[in-house]
Amino acid sequence: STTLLEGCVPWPHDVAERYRRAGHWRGDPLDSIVREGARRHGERVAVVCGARRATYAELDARVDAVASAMIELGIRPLDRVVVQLPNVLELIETLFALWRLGAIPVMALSGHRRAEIAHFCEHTRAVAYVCADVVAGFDHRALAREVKAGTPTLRHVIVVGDAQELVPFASLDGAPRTLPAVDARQVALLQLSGGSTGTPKLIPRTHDDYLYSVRASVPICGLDARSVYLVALPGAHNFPLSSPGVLGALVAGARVVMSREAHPDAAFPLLSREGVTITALVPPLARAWLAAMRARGLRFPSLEVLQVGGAKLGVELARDLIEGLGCRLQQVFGMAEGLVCYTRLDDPLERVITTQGRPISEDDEVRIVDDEDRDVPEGEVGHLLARGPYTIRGYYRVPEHDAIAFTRDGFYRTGDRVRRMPDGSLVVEGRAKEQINRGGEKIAPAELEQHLVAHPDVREAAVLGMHDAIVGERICAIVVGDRPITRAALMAHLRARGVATFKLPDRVELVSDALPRTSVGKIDKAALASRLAAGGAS
Ligand code: J2J
Repeated sequence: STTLLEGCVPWPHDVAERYRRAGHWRGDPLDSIVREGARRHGERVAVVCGARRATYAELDARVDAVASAMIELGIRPLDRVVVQLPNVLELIETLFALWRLGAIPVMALSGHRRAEIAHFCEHTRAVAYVCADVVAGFDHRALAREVKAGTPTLRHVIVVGDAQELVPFASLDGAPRTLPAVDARQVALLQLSGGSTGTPKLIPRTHDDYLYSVRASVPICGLDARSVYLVALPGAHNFPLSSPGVLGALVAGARVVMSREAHPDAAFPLLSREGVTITALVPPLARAWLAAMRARGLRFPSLEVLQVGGAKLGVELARDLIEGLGCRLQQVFGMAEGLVCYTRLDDPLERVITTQGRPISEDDEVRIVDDEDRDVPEGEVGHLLARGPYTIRGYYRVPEHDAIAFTRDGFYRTGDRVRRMPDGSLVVEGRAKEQINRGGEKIAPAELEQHLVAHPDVREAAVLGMHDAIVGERICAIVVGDRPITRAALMAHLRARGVATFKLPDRVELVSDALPRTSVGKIDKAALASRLAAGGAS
């Protein structure tokens, strides 16, 4: 048997055996996707990135070359490597190269800044950081130098583009060498949790479990070798990577088209030029696409399926999308911890519009419970618990948090409040976890509050989500100062601390009175929320 990466919780032995016997876990490492693709249809185009086109055979050869060069650098099996790249071919090359040599990518997002990147590097004791030179005006090399200076384990910074004194990604062109055998039972990647606590949690996904979720998603999403999948959302995110995403498209022998931005101006030309058949969006982007299509009088006849997920899709918008896009809609309710639900392509229209779908697998176990973990009567709203062949049993290196986030018998507490329809479809009704979902981007209030109270003039701070018609929720910070303080100073403070761009508050309320407290002394966020809704915090 395999010893999992230190700090990761394995499935119980008998459960793992059951998943193997059922054929879910087949023992193939993730890089076999590209190896197989090259063997079966090497001359087909696998990835389109700007003017570049890589066939499956070319991609496979590049993955070998990059993996070999990484080994020459000293990157070893099970080493952690923080990867922060925009949607470019090099993202795909990097991930597959790391998988091929048995190393473990940590999936950072473009908006992450020093606070998060330093945390990922320290917490995982990463040996390398792979980034691009400058993205949206931000110089990742400067960030890399700072993080490297503070993280003794971090030996290599690999840069796509102008690397200055760092290692150019383009130089990773090693002579073929014998690669280590990779055990598919081992951890393959560390995904990010949306989080609800002070520090972001990392999610260990194994080759076996991740590949199962991808393979099983392919037919559910109608992918085949004719499909063209557009990556518009950030490609490292679990949804566009694995549901079925980039990996699913490559499993199907389809073509992956990378779009640097999800905005219509970047994505629309690719939709027509490449004949895109399927893509994935979050609800606010789907709304923006629909509006832009209408305004510009555009249609995309090649588009067959639009997947929408990451945050609740309203019934109105769902109807509008089906009508306006002229393609099928698929709702996707998933989480990087595992469980993914899809509406099926042949579901009745009403189900597609009003539900968030049902789980991928017949071996996904879903419970809907009350505050005491007792099953609620069928059809009623409760807390969603999930367990199954691709849902983790614990986060990476935080046993004290696992005790809260999982039941004793291994169900993951999703923090979502749902209801089950008679046909098994789930409807997301809300959430119990302390998290803001800003159009699919997840923000943990506690994390932002810690950054705010670190300012010497801040006495206390509360962060909450404010309802918003477009993005669902906006981030609002309510701050009590010890001395007069300005919004600009607070925003500058957050930037200076290196907080991710997508976590910066949309609104800052400065108040002079102490924040309301509950009877147990916690900040009363419900009271604050109603004050905000009534027009002000004080
Ligand atoms: C309501 N809430 C949703 C939906 C996610 C596929 C799709 C999405 C994610 C994802 C993913 C929702 N309606 N359709 O990983 O593989 C909220 C829930 C959930 C949390 C997970 C995938 N789809 N959510 O969004 O890890 O609250 O994964 O628990 O980023 O997003 O967030 P994340």
